[in-house]
Amino acid sequence: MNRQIALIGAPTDIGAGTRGASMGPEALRVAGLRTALESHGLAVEDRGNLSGPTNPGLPPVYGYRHLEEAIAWNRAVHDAISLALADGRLPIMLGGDHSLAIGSISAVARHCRRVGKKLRVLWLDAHADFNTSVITPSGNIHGMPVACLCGHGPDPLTGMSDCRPAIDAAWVRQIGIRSVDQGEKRFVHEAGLEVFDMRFIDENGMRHTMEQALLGLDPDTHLHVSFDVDFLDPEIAPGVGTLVPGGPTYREAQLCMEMIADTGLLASLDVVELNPALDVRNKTAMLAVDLIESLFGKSTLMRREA
Ligand SMILES: [Mn+2]
Repeated sequence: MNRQIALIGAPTDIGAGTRGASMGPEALRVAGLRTALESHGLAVEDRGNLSGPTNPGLPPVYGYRHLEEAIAWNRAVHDAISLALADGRLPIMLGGDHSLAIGSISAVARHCRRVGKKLRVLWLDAHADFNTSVITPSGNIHGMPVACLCGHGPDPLTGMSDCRPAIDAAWVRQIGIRSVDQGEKRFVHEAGLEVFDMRFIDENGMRHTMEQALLGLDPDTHLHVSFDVDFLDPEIAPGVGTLVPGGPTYREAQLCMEMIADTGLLASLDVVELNPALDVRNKTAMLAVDLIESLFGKSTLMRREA
């Protein structure tokens, strides 16, 4: 695994319905993200925060809230992630709301095409984020990034990388899903997204779930993790804007992260939707840092080489 990290903050909540995710990057820094990564021998360069338009707080227009602002922020994220990858670094995008994954994963997909790698996207989330302007109940673009990446959305978002669609739905594995809107349900089904919802995890356990989600990886795979903090059960992670009960427990989340780390293929990461305005003494940020450490190889014991 690439041990040269670039932290890129994207402090905005233009894609969300609830305000506050714009404070996510700073909360993760305050929770000690950099030091935690460095303690595992990683070289961390904090590239600071990107800037972009403020949140105008307007209602949806033709099914999108804040489309112009979302385009501006995603362009900034796309360019910063592209630059970090070109510099040979493993980028960690600190959101910000989940709409920013359009920019980050578009950049990752472009990078993979350039260097001839396969891409696998692990989408850890309570939500499928597969809405379009027609089926969305809210117009919030943070409910649309997977659809946009798969080519369903407004041209400036679907064509952010050099290729439209940016990714194939077959490259995505969604884990922890437990809230899908009515029209979105049908669309997820039609697109053939591979979704490991909470029922699947309940019935099969996290170990089997992750074995399935990680099936078919090889040394030529670039593994991208898009970690929406609302993936976690609200009991342990209250600091998010869209709480959905019944998510993975602390141990299940740790196992998920550790099994990803074991592949040695993690090559880029989004950490999104952390909302410090709703958190309790920054505990969700500290939990996120703890889980990110596991994603980068923290384990209780020395592991035998496989
Ligand atoms: Mn999400």
